[in-house]
Amino acid sequence: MSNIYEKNTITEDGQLMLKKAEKDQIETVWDRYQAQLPQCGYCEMGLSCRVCNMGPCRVDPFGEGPQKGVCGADADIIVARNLGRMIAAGAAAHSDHGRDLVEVLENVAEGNAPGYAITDVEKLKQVALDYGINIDEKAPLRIAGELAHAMQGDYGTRKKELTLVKRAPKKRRELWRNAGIMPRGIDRETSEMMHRTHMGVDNGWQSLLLHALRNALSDGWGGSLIATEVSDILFGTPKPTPNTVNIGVLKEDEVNIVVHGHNPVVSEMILQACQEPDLLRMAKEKGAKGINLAGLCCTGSELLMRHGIPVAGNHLMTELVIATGAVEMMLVDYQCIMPSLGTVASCYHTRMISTSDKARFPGMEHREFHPDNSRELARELIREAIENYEQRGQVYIPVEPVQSVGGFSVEAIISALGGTPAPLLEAIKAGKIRGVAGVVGCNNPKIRHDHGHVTLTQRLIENDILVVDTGCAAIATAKAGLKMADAIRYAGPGLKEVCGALGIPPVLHMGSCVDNVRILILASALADALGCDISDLPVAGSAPEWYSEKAVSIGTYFVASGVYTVLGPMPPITGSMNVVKLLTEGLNDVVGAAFAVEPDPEKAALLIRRHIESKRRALGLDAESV
Ligand code: BF8
Ligand code: SF4
Repeated sequence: MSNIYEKNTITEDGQLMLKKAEKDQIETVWDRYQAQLPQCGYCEMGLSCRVCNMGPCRVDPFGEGPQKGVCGADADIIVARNLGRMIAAGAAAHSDHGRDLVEVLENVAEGNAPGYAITDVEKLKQVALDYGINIDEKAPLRIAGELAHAMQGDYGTRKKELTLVKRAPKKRRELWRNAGIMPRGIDRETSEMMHRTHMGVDNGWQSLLLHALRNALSDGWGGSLIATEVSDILFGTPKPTPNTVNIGVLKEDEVNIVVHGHNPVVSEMILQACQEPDLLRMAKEKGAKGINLAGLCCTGSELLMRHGIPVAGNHLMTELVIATGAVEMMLVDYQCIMPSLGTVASCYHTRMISTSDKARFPGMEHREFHPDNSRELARELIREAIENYEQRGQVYIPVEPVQSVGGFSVEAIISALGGTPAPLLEAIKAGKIRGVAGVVGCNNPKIRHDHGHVTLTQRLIENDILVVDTGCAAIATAKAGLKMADAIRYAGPGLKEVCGALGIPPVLHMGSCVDNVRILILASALADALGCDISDLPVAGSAPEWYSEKAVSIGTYFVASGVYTVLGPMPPITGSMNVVKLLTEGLNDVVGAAFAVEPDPEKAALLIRRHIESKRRALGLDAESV
């Protein structure tokens, strides 16, 4: 690595844009990370507590200073409480996103959401049946209204078990009941976590962590699953679609509009407006060849999955996309939107628009989207973006985009397999595919940008492990060319043969972060077909560059669902060896899976390969040791 740009990111567009940002005197996330070093050691270990106003407190990890907070909480309690609150925040974020979609579904049913519609009626009916709704001779809008109402019930406290846990294998559900971690209500589990972690409530580090599993399950089998299912109902269930990725998707001669955030409720309306003939005409009158919509982060993946809309980058690229000087307007909703973006945009002509009633940002204009005004507001904003094209200064778009294929919902994968998971199972049994790994999660300036995702994924596919990915990981491997039509050349011989025959890449883009539930559903389908539990399967999960609280919730519901999960960056738990041991070993006895932490993706690949081979041996499949 010869320079700072190469040290920060493996991507060519990232390196070139970092150089440009430096020239333009733009402060980036990497600069601010450096300015924070050294970060607080107590916080890194999870040993600081500011739950109440007798504190803040900290426990000395060397045993010399205080070993207890003012209230008497020791290291185990403080670490478990902090982790529990991270999971509660992550589960809340995903689940509140799901709730917003349910509200749109309800508004569609009531005729109050012009521009939105029921796109996948089949899925609407199938999910309604899961909820026990009688669909006979009912119009889709009526079913939608009843479904929205039933889903709202899952958020509350009326139920003993969430409805959609019925999609998990029977053995898994029994395990959750016996362990006392069956999720009951989506909001209930998060609310209970906040209660338990209040000073003077749950001071058993084990019971806190058990509830943390239940809280995370209320996300994975509740809020996130509802978000994905309702998005499919409203906007369509994804099918394999070609697309392009990296900063080169921006166009020098078109009006560039970028959507960033998570909820497709806004980005889908923006997409519709970008395609309207009168607005396209207006763009041409202003001298542009067209309107180019591109995505960032998870709302980008939502549009990519369903419509093949290009994605300009993942989390650490969001500031640099603005530094191209080519973006007329960026619209954001919520989650993972750096509060620095407004400042970056003030150096260019880019107009920054915040759209959600619950998310405001400095240096952004707030224009709130609601189901009843979305269509009109989207048109108005696109008109304003076109007007802004004339203000553009010099642009710098230094790379060509990379081709990729996305859109692998579970339905699309099963359909590529000929309508049943059997061919995938046969390939796994025959050892052509050793197993399946989910590579998910964020970027984090603590890890060289995209290095963790790309290196881990390369090592896994070389060794005949099929990779399914989501979120910023999915964008990273797409940019690296691992989802091009001919990407099977990077795969081992068995995986190459199977993917070649099916006409799919060896790395399947399964969507945004809420879409991690698609991986759970795929794992459940494989477990059901084999008559085993998820924890018996040769599958694993990984979050090589995670940063967010949502990622902690995801990792935890993967493990609680029986999936061995390897984290890149260490979570703030090393202040308690009891907590570390429970999460990395003890959970095997509770849920049949545990966490590992390994920042080096080469070593993480070995851990995953060993795990997959051991599961193959336990299942009596033809095994080969690593
Ligand atoms: O939900 S992967 S950085 S953008 S948290 Fe955020 Fe992480 Fe990206 Fe999407 Ni997920
Ligand atoms: Fe300190 Fe206890 Fe209050 Fe935490 S809850 S800040 S450890 S007194």
